[in-house]
Amino acid sequence: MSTNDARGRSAPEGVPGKQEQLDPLRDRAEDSYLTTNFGTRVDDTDNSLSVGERGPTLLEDFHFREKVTHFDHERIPERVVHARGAGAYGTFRPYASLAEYTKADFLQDPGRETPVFVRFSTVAGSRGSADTVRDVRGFATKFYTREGNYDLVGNNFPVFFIQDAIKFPDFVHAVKPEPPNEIPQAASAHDTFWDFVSLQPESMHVVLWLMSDRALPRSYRMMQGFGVHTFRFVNAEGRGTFVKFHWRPALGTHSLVWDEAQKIAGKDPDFNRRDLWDAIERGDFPEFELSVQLVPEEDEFAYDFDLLDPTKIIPEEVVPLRPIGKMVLNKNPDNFFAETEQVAFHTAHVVPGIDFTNDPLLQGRNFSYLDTQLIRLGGPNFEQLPVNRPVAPVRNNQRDGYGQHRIHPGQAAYAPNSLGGGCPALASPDAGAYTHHQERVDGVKIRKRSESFADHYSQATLFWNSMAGWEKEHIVAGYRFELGKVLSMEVRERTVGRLNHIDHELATRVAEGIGVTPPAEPAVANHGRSSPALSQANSPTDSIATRRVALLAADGVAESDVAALREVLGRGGAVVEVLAAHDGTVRSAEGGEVPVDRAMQTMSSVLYDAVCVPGGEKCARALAEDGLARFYVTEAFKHGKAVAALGSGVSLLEELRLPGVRLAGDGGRLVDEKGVVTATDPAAAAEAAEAFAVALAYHRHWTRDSDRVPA
Ligand code: HDD
Repeated sequence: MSTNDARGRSAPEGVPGKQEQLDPLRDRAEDSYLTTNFGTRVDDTDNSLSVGERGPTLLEDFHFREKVTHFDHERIPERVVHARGAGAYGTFRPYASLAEYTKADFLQDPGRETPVFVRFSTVAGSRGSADTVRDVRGFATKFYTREGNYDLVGNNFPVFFIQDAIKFPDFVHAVKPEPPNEIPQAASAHDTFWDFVSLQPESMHVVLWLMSDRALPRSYRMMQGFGVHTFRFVNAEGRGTFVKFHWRPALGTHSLVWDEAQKIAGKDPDFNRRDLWDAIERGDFPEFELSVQLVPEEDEFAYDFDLLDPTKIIPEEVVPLRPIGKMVLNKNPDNFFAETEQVAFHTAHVVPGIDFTNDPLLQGRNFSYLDTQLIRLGGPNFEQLPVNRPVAPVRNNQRDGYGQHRIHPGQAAYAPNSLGGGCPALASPDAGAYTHHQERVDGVKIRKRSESFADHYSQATLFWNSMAGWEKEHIVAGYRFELGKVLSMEVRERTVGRLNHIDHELATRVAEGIGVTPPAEPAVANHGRSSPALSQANSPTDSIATRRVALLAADGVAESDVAALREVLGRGGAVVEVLAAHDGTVRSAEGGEVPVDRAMQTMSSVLYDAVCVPGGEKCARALAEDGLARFYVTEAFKHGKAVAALGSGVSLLEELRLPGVRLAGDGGRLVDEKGVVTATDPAAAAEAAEAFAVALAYHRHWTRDSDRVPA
């Protein structure tokens, strides 16, 4: 069934929502018998058919053979990059019509919701690697539009490592584990990576991002996403506009610290995956705003960088972001393999109104993604897999191949044909056909990078200049850690030489940490420009929604404090968990019972955003005797997290001698310093809980003297 829409295009009527399309394909086992794959019921799946009870297994045991054969073939190749990921379904809705710039159907009407599937990922690690490694994160979105699938296959960094796709295999070989021993897993801290990037100055900008906190997102729900390339919008009149895509999370952009990230990799390798899953299960649906930077075609050469160069941003202060819509992720997949593993993104999945530019990285990607799915998903019919299927109708003369699920009746599988009534028919642009944007291109065949791609350092300097003091500290520490793992002194020295083109202070501080002689003077003068939007210090810090708070408890805990903390933090949407030495309950000072959510030893302070200690004398004494409880507090302090203690709980903090912070004295109402909130007066509990919530919303407190804390 189809009708003509206002522009006369044939728009499918009653295009199913993605979930409605998937529903009949969900295979539930309720009220069913165990069968073979050909539907025969099975009476025993534990014992193979044999000659006598102790005799050999018979070849005729078709159930055994089928079961084991299927198992033998369960694995498919993992993605060559971005192997580790987590996905979710959701919806996208534009704020207003963007018809002025693009005819893309899903960007025309604020009343129209488009289903999406998003897969977040790390890049370098294998499928089973840890989530919190230092790495770029993938942020790939499949919009199931009425005009076909549109894939925005981006990252959480706005720039890339190389300018031309032909270098991609080299880059990936360099960052992946080294060939002789497949070490290290999911880490760029090794010789081949630094050898490559130090010989490849175009990577200097993105490597600065990689050494920054951006490479350690607190959550997939708290990181930005970027389309990276300059794409092109095309409107109904055929006018093109350059466009860069930005996703911004409603919860702000927040990161872990490196020590914490490394520990989480052991305590909970699924940290980011679990966080996404749990948030959706709780109904805390992650939200991202989509913004664009629009550049008229006549301004193509208006900047001191090339719009086609994927190692460059357009600073937000130069072209402001224009918010165009919101995405909400509201459904977890039912089956990881079927959906998250088999989802196939492709930069060339575009819809009318969205087109490419001549960015050589994008052009190469448009080849690679289809190619990789053919090997990964075993043939040309991967678009028929449920998660990949468009909601728009699919009709063409492509036939057969492994895993063909469609039954194509009729004689004619070619065009032109008369025997099939000329169908499927070709569409005109007015009927919704994709037409490539017309652009005049002249040139000689040549293997040469454009001179306009040659400046590899100015924007790296821009990024460095834009960082807050603590962000610079973290970057220097990142370089020192990574280069400190590099065995080749020559590679270390060469990298410092490159850094000296970005900023002399950066090069000097890194050199001092890795046994390299600091450069005597800057290679170039720092241009002094900055872009405040690049700093995470400027990310919103006004929400505690979905932040995880550990509330330490033991017998004798002040129930009134637990209630005050729960009330205030819960009101702000935080997730509060009571942790004790054991599961079950603890007795409160008031004589009641407080349920324990988690035993302390099964968790860790690195899995929470804040730690608090309620009052109760007996409770405080017990916690002070418990090394694990003490470690929860000191480690949270070291990682810059909000810490609070109420009533007798303050004595625990006193004993821990957290450096450089004042605590509330006897009867003191409230002291709130560097994110450490204490109040000994029971009447101040609610007020202290409020102050703790503010400290938590602030995310991290960097003015602390945490270097002296041994955790
Ligand atoms: Fe890529 C996967 C993002 C450059 C080749 N890439 C992949 C994924 C993301 C990106 C998010 C995972 C998709 C998923 O979740 O299934 N890639 C990027 C970005 C790039 C980029 C933002 C630069 C702007 N990629 C890039 C180049 C090439 C590839 C230059 C090849 C020439 N990428 C691939 C691939 C992958 C892939 C080999 C592996 C698995 C897949 O495609 O489906 O084709």
